[in-house]
Amino acid sequence: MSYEFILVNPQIVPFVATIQLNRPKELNALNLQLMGEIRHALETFDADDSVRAIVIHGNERAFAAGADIKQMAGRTAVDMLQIDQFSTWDSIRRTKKPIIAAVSGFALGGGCELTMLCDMIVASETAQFGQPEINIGVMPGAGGTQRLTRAVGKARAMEMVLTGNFISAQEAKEAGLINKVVPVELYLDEAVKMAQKIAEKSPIAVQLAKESVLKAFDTGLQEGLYFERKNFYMLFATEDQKEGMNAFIEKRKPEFKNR
Ligand code: DAK
Repeated sequence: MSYEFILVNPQIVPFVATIQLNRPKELNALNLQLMGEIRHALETFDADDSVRAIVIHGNERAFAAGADIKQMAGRTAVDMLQIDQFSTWDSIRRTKKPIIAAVSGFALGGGCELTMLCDMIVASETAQFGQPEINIGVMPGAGGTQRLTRAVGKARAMEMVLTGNFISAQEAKEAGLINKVVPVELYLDEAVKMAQKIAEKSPIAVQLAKESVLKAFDTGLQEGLYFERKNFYMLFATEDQKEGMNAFIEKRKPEFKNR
């Protein structure tokens, strides 16, 4: 399938795919088609054995400045309900393979929410994160009030959501929202390097580990611990577990097969 608003590279390095948001004039504002294209690309990569980790990025000026306000402005509540954008966002959230957001410039509103749907965030020093929906008479609608609050705590989340203030990459790092801040010329390389490191592991172990960490957001501690335990036991049914442990004992590099 060819895309209009994203550029995909199924193999920027072995086992790592990239998706670039590509509406630069509109600061990568997330219209419905663009979101649908991200969903399609992620579903394709999720089903492709030659991809083990995915990096989503924009350009130096913007990761994404939010949902497309021009597309949303005239919509009614009933329109919003019937369009059901959540099926797309939920599908992105269900991606089994790890996703790293490489962020430079603006990550605002839905753009910030999209980074939080990813599993890790690498940012350039110029990145700014914000939930400025309050400035246009609405509020975050794709998880911003929940995921941001869990990541940065109530005080900072309230400030960002109620005042619309942005935070810098450095502040986001200190608050625990993102993993790394690097000079602008390195943000994509650094995210790809992180993806490459994950891609060297057993894909099946990565999948179950990701699923288990995400479970911590959806459930209480005890239920989460049982879930983790089940996935942990399950990995002992894989060839990759035998290979990983035997390789350690035999002092060689493991060759994982996703089996
Ligand atoms: N939508 C549409 N166009 C946008 C845009 C956006 N979010 N952000 C920027 N643009 C466009 C501008 O209109 C301008 O277009 P032209 O005028 O040149 O045609 C171009 O990008 C460059 O922007 P500026 O001229 O404004 O550039 P500046 O450097 O002066 O300012 C800025 C950059 C990022 C501070 C500013 O553009 C800005 O404040 N943008 C809006 C940020 C914002 O409010 N974002 C939140 C949008 S609401 C949902 C899922 C998600 C959402 C809702 C529901 N469901 C699943 C149901 C999310 C909602 C949102 O994100």
